[in-house]
Amino acid sequence: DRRGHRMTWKQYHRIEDIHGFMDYLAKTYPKIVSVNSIGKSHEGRDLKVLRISDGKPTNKAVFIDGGTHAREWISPATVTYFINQFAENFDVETDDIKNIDWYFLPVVNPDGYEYTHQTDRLWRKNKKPTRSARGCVGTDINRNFGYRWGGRGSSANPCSEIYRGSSAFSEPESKALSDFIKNSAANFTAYITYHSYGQYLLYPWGYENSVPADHKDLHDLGNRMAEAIKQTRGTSYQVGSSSGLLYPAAGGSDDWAKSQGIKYSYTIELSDTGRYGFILPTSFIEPVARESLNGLRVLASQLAKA
Ligand code: ING
Ligand code: ZN
Repeated sequence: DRRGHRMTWKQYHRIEDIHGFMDYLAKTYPKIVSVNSIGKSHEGRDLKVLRISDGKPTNKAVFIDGGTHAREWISPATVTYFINQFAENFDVETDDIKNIDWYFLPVVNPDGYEYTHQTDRLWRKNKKPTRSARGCVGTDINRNFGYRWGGRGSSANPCSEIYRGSSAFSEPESKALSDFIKNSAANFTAYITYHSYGQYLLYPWGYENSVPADHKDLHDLGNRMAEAIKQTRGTSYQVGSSSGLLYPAAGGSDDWAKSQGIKYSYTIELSDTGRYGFILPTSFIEPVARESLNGLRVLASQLAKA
């Protein structure tokens, strides 16, 4: 390709295109972009994190991931859209954006993601075999994180879609993500994990129907992000705690991030509200990503204040 990569936001892409795009940006913008593998999936695929930063020591840090659940294709598409916007336009970006060290992991679950392209479009979990006698495969990565692991809304049955795994961080993907955040020198102030679908801005706790002490801050910022999304083209998001608005679910990555002291921890359920669900047509990619970027800009402006 003349541009040096194959990514577009007119189609959903395979992991090879996503990784090729990330490597292209690191090569093209070495002063601000770097790519590192933080580990490997069960089947040996890289878990690639792209960092965008001008290196100012006063910067705060934000971690954004997508593709935890294999079938939620709009999520990696949206996260790569953010990467493209910030990397290609860094010099003309706002100070709010430039004063943050951005870390992006667009596909937390590359094995599952590839499986949804090749075999089963509605696969959710990772692809690591379990010790199930029935031969069931896969753990729900978003039930495998180690804060209040094993609680409500997760299953001990390996054949369940919400199987929590044999222990907290039993899965290479959740282990690598959490080790990276824990061991990083970066000052993470926000964590956002993109899922689909439903149009919700969710904050902890997921493990039970209670909220953190600073829930007003989380709710207020969530409302302002939702307002920015709505002003883009009218899309409505509901804001609330995941257990309160959806259902209790222990072992989620947002609960774990919050437990690590990352103040602004959100799960964002992208479009739509169920007409197409996980099988969102490609014509939605650009509008969904664009309005989501406007929501993210509100988060960046909040971090500039505090
Ligand atoms: N929804 C999330 C899930 O993992 C969720 C909802 C959010 C649960 C935050 C726990 C914590 O079930 C989807 N669509 O995956
Ligand atoms: Zn999900």
